Amino acid sequence: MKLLNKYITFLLFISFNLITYSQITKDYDLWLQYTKTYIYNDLLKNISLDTNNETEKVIKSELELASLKMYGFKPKFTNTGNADLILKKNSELDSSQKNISEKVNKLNNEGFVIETIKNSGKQRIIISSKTSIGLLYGTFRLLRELQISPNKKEFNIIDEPKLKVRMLNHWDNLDGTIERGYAGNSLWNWQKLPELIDRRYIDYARANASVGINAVTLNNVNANALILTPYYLEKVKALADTFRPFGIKVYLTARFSAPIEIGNLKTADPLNTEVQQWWNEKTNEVYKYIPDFGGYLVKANSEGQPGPQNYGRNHVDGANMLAKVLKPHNGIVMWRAFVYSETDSSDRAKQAYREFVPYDGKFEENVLVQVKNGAIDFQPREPFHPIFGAMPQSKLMMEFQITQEYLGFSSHLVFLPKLYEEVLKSSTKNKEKENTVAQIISSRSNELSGIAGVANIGNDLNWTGHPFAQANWYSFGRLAWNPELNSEQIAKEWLQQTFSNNSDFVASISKMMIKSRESVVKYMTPLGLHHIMGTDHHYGPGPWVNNLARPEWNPVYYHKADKNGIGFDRTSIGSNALSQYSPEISQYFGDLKSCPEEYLLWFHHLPWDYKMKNDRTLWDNLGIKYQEGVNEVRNMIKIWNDSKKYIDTERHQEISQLLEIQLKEAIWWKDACMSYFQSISNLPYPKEMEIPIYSLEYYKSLKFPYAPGIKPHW
Ligand code: GCV
Repeated sequence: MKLLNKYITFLLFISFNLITYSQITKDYDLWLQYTKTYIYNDLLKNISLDTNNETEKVIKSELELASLKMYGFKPKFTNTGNADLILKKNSELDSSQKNISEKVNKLNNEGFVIETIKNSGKQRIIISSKTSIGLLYGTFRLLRELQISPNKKEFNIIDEPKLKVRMLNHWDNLDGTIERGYAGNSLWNWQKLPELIDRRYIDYARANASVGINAVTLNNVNANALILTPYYLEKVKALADTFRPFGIKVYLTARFSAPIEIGNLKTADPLNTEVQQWWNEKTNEVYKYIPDFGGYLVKANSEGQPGPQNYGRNHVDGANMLAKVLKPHNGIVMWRAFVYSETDSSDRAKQAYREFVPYDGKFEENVLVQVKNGAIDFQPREPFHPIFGAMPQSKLMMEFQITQEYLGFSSHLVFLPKLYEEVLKSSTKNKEKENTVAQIISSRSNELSGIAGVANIGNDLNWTGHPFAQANWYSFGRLAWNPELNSEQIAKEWLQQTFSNNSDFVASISKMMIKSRESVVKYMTPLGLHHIMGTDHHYGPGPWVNNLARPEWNPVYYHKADKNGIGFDRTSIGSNALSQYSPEISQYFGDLKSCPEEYLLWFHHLPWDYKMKNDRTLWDNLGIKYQEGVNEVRNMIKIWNDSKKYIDTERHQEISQLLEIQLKEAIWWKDACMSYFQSISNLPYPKEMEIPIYSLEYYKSLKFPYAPGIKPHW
C-alpha cells in the first residue's frame, strides 16, 4: 500500500511538472510555437543556404527548429540548385532567376522576395534579398505562412519595411526595475553581463526579428548617466553583439546632464565647447565598443529631466549638438516631444506643439522628433497629436505605448493595434484627403523614418505578464513594418501562430480581441474622458483627485465636472487647442454635429442634460457606456469559456483567471467613476446601469503603495 502511494505521488509529481512545463514553454514560445502539423510538407526537406555569417547561421537554426517542430524532421542543408528551398542574395542568383533579381533590386535592403519556381520538373521556393538580414526576414515570413496555411505550396510575396527604425523603447532601470513595467523585472541582467548571455536574450531577438523590429533602446528615458560609463558599455556591447545577427541595433538614452554627472564638467550647456567636446569623445568611445551603435534617445526638459532649457537654450540646440557628434558614425538622435510646462497652467494638450512647431525644419537630418500618439499621455483614447500635421519640414517618429500603463496593466486583455490603427489612419487635413499620420511618419524615398513602442516585456515566464499582451508586442512589430496593415488581419495571424489554426476559434477570438480596446475605453474613460486614473501608479480610477502640486497632474483638471456639466472645452471659446489642427480637422472636432461621440468630452464641455444621438442625456449615456464596458468584459469571459476545446488547458485557465481580474476592475472603474460623477451631477443613475457596490468614500479610501510599475513607497 505504501509503495502504491509513493508511486501515485510520483506520478502526480511528474504530471504536475509536465503540465507546468508545457504551460511555461507554450507561454514562453510566443508566436513562434511551430505547432506540429499533420499535413506533410516537404518544402523544408532540402535547403540551400550559405552560412558565411552569423545571420545566416541564425536562419539555419530557425529553419531547423521550425522544421523539427512542425514536420518532425531536420532539413538537409546543401548548396545546390536542387534544393526545395533556396535562400540567396540577389547578387548570387543565377541568370535563370533574373526576374526575381530584378524584383529584389527594386526593394530596400531589408526587403525580400519569396517565389515558387519550377525547375527540373520540381517546384522550389526561392527567398532572395539584397542582404542576409533580408533573407532572415524572408525566412520568418515563410515560416509564418507555413504556420498560418500549412497546405500552402505556392508563394509569390514581395515585401519590404515602410519605416527604417522599428524600435522598442525599454523603460528599464539599472537596478532591474521597469518604469511602467507589469511583466516582472528587466530582462537585462546587468550584474551578470557581459559574461552571461542569457538564452532569453536570444529568444527575445528571435521574436523581434520575426516581426521586423530592428532597434532597441535598452534603458529608461528617465535616464541614468552611468549607462555611458565603461562598466556598463562593456555590458551593452555584449547585448549588441548578441542582437546583431538578428538585424537589431542597440540604442541608449542619453541623460542631458551626463557631462556633469560622469564627466566632471560644471555645465551641460549644449553651446559650451567643452560640453560638445565631451559628447564627441563619449560618443567615439561608445562606437569603439559598439561599431554599429544606433544612437541616442533623449527625454529633455520633461518631468524633471535635465535639458537645454536649463541653460536658456532650446530643443534644437540640444538635439543638434548630439546629432553632430553621432553623424560621422551614422548614428541618430531621437528627441522626444513629450514635454509640458511646469509653469503654464492652461491646457497641457497644447504645450508640446507650442514648444516644437516653431522649430520645424531646424533639426539636423539625423534627428527624429519622437512624438507620442496623442497630446496628453497614452490614454485609452486620444485624438492624434496635432504635431503630426504641423511639422512638414521635420522627421517625425511615432511613439506608441505597448506596456499598458493606462489600459489595465498586464491584467486586462486589450488588443492595442485597434488604438494604433486609429491613430495611424487619422487624416491630418481632412477626412477625405490623403496625409494620414501613417503617411507622415513613413519613409519618403530613402530618408530616415521611425516608430517606437514602449515595451511591455519583462522577465515573467510569458514575457508580457498576460498571454494576450504578447499580441501587442507582435502587432507593434507588424505595424512598424507596415503601418497600413489591418489590425484584424494581425489578430488572426497572431492567434493562428500562438494558439490554434481552427477557423471557428480564430473567428470568434479575433472578434473579441478587436472589440477589447473599445471595451476598455468604455469602462475607463468613455465619451472622450481622459486622465482620471489613480495618482502615481496610475492603477484604477481616481477622478476625484485634486490635491497634486501641479494642476495638470490632477484628474479634475481634465474632466472639469461641476454641477452644470462635464468635459474639457478645447474649442475657440475654451483653450482653443483645436486651433493646432488643420482648419478642416479643427472644424470637424469643433462642431458638435460632426464631432464623434468618442471625442466629445475631449473637446467640449457640455451640460449633463445635453441630448445625444440616441436621444438620451449625456449623463445617461455616461452610465450606459460604463455599463456597456462591464457587460462586454462579461461577454469576453463567455466567449473565452466557449473556446476551451480549442487550446491547451493551462493557457486557457490562465487567461480565464486574468479575465476575472479584468471584470472585477472594470466594475470598480464603473462604480468609482459613476459614484463620483453622481456626487457632482446629483442625477439618478440610468436604468441600464448596475448600482455601485460600495460608497464613494470607500473607493476614495483605496490605496496601492505597492502597485507595479513605480518604485514602491516603503
Ligand atoms: C518614463 C508618463 C509616465 C512616465 C513616463 C513618461 C514619459 O508620464 O507616467 O512614467 O516616464 O510618461 O513618457 O516620459
